[in-house]
Amino acid sequence: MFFDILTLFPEMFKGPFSESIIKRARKNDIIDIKMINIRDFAEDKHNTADDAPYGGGAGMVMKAGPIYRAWENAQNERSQNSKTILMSPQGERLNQKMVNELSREAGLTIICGHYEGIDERIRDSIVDQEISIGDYVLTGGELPAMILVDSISRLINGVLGDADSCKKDSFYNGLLEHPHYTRPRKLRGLKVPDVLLSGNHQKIERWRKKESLKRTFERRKDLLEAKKLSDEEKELLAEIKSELKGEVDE
Ligand code: 9D3
Repeated sequence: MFFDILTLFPEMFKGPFSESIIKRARKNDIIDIKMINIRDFAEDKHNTADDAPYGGGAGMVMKAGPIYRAWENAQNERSQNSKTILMSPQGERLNQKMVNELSREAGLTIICGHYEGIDERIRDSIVDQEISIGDYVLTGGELPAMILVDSISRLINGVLGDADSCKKDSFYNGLLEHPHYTRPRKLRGLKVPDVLLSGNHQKIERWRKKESLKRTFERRKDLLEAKKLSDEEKELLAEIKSELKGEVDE
């Protein structure tokens, strides 16, 4: 899969895209990420990419011309079509379902706004989808674009190593994760739950599923309500509820 990222600040992407899993996936040519500097497509001698808003007011607006030319150039350099995404506070809020759907595209062209906004005609002419990462105000679309690329990339075949790849289609899908422990067995008076050292894999699986359900029940009732529970899960949840009421003593 390829990602063409149109931005005024391509340097911002260097760190996150040059480490760990994304670094390896790029090196292995599983994903192809290109940062394109919108300023390179300005046409005046000062390489102006923004301007004051028509109608007046504070702040600057990103000019349509440089973005449009950068986009056209990016499209021409790829043999496959891509979907054009604008990172924007007014977009649809990103969630895992959108990430899953976008991971089936051949490529994405991602436009990052900075400053107050971009000339509306970019939306009208080339943007297919507008995405926000949540209801808080950032300084630009660059960090959201990194989050989008990261979340999609880990779903592409070959990006996660064998050890990580089971985390894609987790057994605990739709639930929060159970607690994890590693050595030592005792730390500052805190012990690892005995069941994890028992060697009884059936019991361990049941314990993990129960902890996963408990955590989701306590922290994210919304996730639990959205999930269709199996008979085993219903049984575990009933246990959890009665334990939390203090009706069962361990
Ligand atoms: C006062 C109006 N502001 C909208 C809330 C203007 C404005 C602020 C910050 C316009 C753009 C930005 C920069 N943010 C993004 O480009 C952005 C963003 C975000 O701020 N939060 C969550 N998701 C995203 S995606 C792009």
